[in-house]
This record gives sequence, structure tokens and C-alpha cells, in this order.
Amino acid sequence: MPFIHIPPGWKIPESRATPETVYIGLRGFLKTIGWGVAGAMGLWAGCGSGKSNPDAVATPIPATGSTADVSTTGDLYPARRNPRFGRLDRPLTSEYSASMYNNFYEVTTSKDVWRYVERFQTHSWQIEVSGLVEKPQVFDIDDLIRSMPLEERLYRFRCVEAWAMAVPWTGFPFRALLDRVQPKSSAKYVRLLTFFRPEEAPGQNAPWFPWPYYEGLTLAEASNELTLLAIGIYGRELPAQDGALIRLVVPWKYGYKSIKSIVSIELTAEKPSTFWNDEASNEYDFDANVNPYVPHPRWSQARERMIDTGEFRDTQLYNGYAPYVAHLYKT
Ligand SMILES: Nc1nc2c(c(=O)[nH]1)N[C@H]1C(S)=C(S)[C@@H](COP(=O)(O)O)O[C@H]1N2
Ligand SMILES: [Mo]
Repeated sequence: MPFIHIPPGWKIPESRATPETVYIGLRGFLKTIGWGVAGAMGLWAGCGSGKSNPDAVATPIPATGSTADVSTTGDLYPARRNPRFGRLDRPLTSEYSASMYNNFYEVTTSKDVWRYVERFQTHSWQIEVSGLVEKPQVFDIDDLIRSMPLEERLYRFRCVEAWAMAVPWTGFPFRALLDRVQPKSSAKYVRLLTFFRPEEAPGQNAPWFPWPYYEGLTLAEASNELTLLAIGIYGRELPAQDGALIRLVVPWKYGYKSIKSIVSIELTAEKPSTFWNDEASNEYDFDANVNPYVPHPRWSQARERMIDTGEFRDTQLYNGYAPYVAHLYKT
């Protein structure tokens, strides 16, 4: 069968990127399967008012792809919530929605990533840190996690497609990892790479993408106190569709920066290229920050839609994190 180039879903406006066939929404789903079944499956979370309680972190969800077969870090949860990031201006997104509506092109270009992750292997995960550092190392992920200062933080998250969520991540500051490897003074950037295993991630068989996914930050961005390496969400290990075993979270930038399932981090002197910038350089800039006043070439960024409630909110400059990051971009 010939390959048909289907335009990547998240390069088109949200209204067209999420047809009902891809994501019928929680309410549609409940209508389809019925409330009784939903109750039996433990799907009540977030259904009642459509809002979730910020303090009710661990809520039941259906099996949506997992790392559970090899969980060796379950004892680390829940991690202590960092009080500096313990409140948001909006309710947390339901765990159900956050695990059913994802972008993970290695798996699929549609939002129902959770359906296609069963072959994704997350055991024996390693992460290599190399390049311009005094102590290049290959870390076994369990050892790394156990030696890092784990904490929980509530962050807003904003995709360039104009959908948004608010979630509790578990992880550690990127700069704690940098301290371990000691960047040389010549290091100016960080390049991050996702795994490449097409037999486990069906989307990686699409030859028109330059796999594996790669992203980059300036060293100043990577060292910012907000920048997290996340290993968990909603008080448990990351499900596959959210980027197990370890992913980046850069809450003041569009979601494409927050690269999932990282296997390699390299410190460089030159600005690294990035997956989406190489695909469409006028749309997904290396330096772009969440900004309501800079429209995407094909749609406005002035507002965002919460994925669980459908509520629209005004987009905030730097996604509301200006006090932490605005100084990085002073010219
Ligand atoms: N490796 C990899 N990382 C990725 C992506 C991807 O396709 N592959 N998508 C990015 C985009 S566009 C977004 S919005 C976020 C989505 O994270 P979530 O699915 O956990 O909400 O992951 C980012 N990280
Ligand atoms: Mo995104």
C-alpha cells in the first residue's frame, strides 16, 4: 500500500485537528458507553462539575497505556509538593483528560495516543548526558531518579495548537542534573533526543518525519528554576502517552519544546536544530514563548481551550510565568 502523506494534525488549527472520530470527548464517551459502565470502570473522576479539585491528585483512571509492567519507582510517590508551585489560577485538568488527549507523533498523529502504546517498552531505560560537560555519564533511570530531589509542581501547560491543561508533574529541576555533569564554560545550549524504535512506536515508521524527535534550549533556559525533568504526573509514574520514562517540562513555552521519552542530552556551543523548526521554520521557532500577541501564521494565539472542560481562557504572556523568565529575553 502506498504511503499517503497525511498532514500532521497539530500543524492545523485546533478546530480541524480534533475531529470527533479522534477525540469524542469525555461527555461523548460517557454517552456512548453509558454512565453505569463508566462507574464500574472508575471513570467518575472529573465528570460531575467538569472541574477537578486541585487537592485531589490521585484520581482513578482507566488503563491508558502504562509503564506499570516494570514499575520500580512506585514507592517514590506521592512526592512532596513544592509550595512555591502549589496553586494555580485554574482548576487542575482531570487526570482522565490529560491521559486521553496527547501529542506524541512517534506513536500517532492523532490525539488518542493511549490506544497505540502497548508495544512501547519502558524497562532498562537509560539517559546519556554528553557533550561539553566535565562529567559525561550514562544514567540508569532508576538510579538517577533515586538520587534526585523529587517534588510535585502544579503547572499550566499550553500547546501551540491553542489547547491547554493544568497538571501536577512529579520530577526534578533540570539544573539538578546539570549540577551532576558540570557544564563547561563553552556550553551554551542543550540538545535533547527522544528514543528511536519504530517497532514499538508505529508513528516512527512515517518516513517524512526526521526521527528521532529532537529539541533544544539555551543553557540559561535549561537552568531556569521552572524547567523540570518529569517522571510522573498526578502522583504516579508517567503513562507512556505522556512521555515515559522521562520528559521535559518547560511551562512558559509551547508544548513542542517539552520533549518526551528522552534518551540523550547533549551540551553544545552551537544552537541545535529542532524537529518542528526543521519541518516548518516559520511556524515553530527555537526561541518562541507562549505569547498572546504573536499569532501562529495560521491561527490566533490570543485564547486557549482547556482540554477537559472546553472552557476558553485568555492566553497569558509566557503562559503566566513572566516573573520567572522575562529576564531571559530582555534585549
Ligand atoms: N518525543 C516527542 N515529544 C513531544 C511531542 C512528540 O510528538 N514527540 N509532542 C510535543 C507536543 S506538540 C506537546 S503539546 C506535548 C504534549 O504533551 P502531553 O501529551 O503530555 O500533553 O508533548 C511534546 N513532546
Ligand atoms: Mo503541542
